[in-house]
Amino acid sequence: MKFSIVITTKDAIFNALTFKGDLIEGIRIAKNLGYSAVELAVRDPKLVDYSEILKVLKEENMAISAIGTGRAFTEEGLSLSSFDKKGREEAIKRIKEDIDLAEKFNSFVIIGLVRGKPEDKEKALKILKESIKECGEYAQKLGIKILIEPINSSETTLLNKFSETYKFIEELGLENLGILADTYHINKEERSVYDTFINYRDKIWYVHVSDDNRGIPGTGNLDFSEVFRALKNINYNGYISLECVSNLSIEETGKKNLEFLKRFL
Ligand code: LER
Ligand code: MN
Repeated sequence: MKFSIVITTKDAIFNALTFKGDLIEGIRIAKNLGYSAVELAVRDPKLVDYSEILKVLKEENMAISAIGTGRAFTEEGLSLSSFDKKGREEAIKRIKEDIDLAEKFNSFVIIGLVRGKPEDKEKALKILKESIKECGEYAQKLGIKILIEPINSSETTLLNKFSETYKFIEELGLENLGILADTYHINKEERSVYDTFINYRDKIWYVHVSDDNRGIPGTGNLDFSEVFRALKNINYNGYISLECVSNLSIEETGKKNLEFLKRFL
């Protein structure tokens, strides 16, 4: 298992992005804390100076685990399930640009909140499927994998459960589509954290961690011994990326997380 931490720029609004500040500084801090990667939450990937980041990744022997895309929805309202054709095309274009950025870093691309939050769920799911098909095929040509994240029903109306998400991926039939398992959302939507990891093991390619209060693991009531019992059983060797709300500094937050999680290894 490899540890990662979500970082983004200062102007971001969504509050579960672990570190908001200078990206280069974020990479260096994460490295010093013992992480092997950072997950970049970007609004517009065209604004990211990837050559500077690539240089620092090499110097620090660090990786970009994934490109998070939710800010395009939370800050600009771009949605892959938009009923408005132009809006939907704009969202697809943005995700393709995220895929281009991911190619520079050889990282995953996450489809989380950018799926939108439409009321007409049935119609929206069909549109979403078409959008993800287009993005998935584009990514496949570049050798990039896309992660679809089941998100709890207070944040979105689409793909809340693992069963639904798994079926959605199967129907699309694209081999570069997998699942991002976020402990916070699993705790809200699924009966058993352990069974969720076991049942969907073949598609779980990435993990987000936070506690049931969305804080640092260990600050709430989520049973992380069950999470790690499952991860060990499925021989998970991917990233465990910290996506939490914290009032502490990134140094204290990142340190507390690793100290707590490493107890279960
Ligand atoms: C949203 O709650 C979340 O977990 C993010 O990873 C989605 O972009
Ligand atoms: Mn998440």
